[in-house]
Amino acid sequence: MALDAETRDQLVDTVRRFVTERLRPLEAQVAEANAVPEPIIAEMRDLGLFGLSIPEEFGGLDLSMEDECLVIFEMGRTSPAFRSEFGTNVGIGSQGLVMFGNDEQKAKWLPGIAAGTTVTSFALTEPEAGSDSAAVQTRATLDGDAYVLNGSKRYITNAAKAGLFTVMARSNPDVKGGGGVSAFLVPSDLPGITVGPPEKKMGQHGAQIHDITFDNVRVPVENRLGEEGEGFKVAMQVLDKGRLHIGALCVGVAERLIADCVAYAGERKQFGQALSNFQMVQAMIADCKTECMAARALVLESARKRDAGQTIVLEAAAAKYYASEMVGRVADKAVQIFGGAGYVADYGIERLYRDVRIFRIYEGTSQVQQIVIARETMKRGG
Ligand code: COS
Repeated sequence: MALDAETRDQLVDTVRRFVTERLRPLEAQVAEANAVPEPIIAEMRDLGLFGLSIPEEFGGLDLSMEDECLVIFEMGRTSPAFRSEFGTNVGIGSQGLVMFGNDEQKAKWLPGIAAGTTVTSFALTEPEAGSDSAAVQTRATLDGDAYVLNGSKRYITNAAKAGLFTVMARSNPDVKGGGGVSAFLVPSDLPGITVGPPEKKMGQHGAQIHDITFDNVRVPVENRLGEEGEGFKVAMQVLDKGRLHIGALCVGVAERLIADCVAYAGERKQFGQALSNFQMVQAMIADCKTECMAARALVLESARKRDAGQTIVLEAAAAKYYASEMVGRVADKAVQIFGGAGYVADYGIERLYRDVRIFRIYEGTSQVQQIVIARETMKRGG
């Protein structure tokens, strides 16, 4: 549901202030400790950030996609690890349930997800199923009133904090590809589930990813999400929305980097004058700004189409592809404008440079987005 303009602006303002006053001062500390402090997570719960996309009847804010993007633009103006705390609840961890859950499933889980007392994770990727996500090998074997899950999932965000996983598993081994896959709501405390240690990553320190193994985990039949064999399509539709969200995040980080570049170029003097007087520096700022504006417009236009009920498979892929590549270029130019100061840790630019690298990989690599864009364009005849 779209908020009225005044309420929406108030929400965006509140998030902007929260980012500026509470989160930005903690960026280096969070990266160093590799964790977001619990009092900050409590403030995120109080602000309703865990429930941005959850229907109001379950305690969420039920934002339209456009409004969600406006909030995420603001969240992008700090370390992306902060957004990751609630990002799975807003996006890939909850949306299968929001879109395909039945009344009982929603009533059981969504209030906790909206409040942030239940963290969710999206468990699709496996050691042998990355970009080829239809190739999942985790098995779900029907046995009486339960499916028995066996297999493992890889690089799952927030797995150690999660109370609920949405797991894609192969319920029909005779059907290769996506048609043999079903989706399941799996409480993380079921016997037979093991969450591995956090991976050591290039960036986004403070956000954690883990492997999960399922060893004869009995998941009640009523926890299946949608029909048997629908799991791959559930995952793809969840990812369509997720890709818009990540596109918005990329725009936010790019806006932050551009503001940092403008401030630094105004202060830093070389050859007797501010860097901002040099046209070669101005050219870099101009390119960053133009591309960032284009990405912002593409993300918002695509979000509005989703809100209007249109299919956004192509648009979500294009928004994520363009915005994630764009922020990579912006981060690279930011290091260049800061020079040596961009390469050392004190200014935070090298940290953001590392942080944004994953945007071109997770929720579908740039190459997967190109495949989707090309297929959809050809389907539409241009
Ligand atoms: N919405 C609804 N249905 C979709 C869909 C979407 N966005 N995308 C695909 N489908 C359907 C197709 O219509 C097709 O249905 P039918 O079998 O009824 O015709 C079925 O799903 C299979 O689709 P497709 O043939 O396109 O599957 P592919 O195996 O070729 O895979 C890609 C397509 C590569 C695009 C997909 O596997 C993908 O997105 N991979 C990346 C996964 C990813 O983002 N991982 C990140 C993990 S989460 S951080």
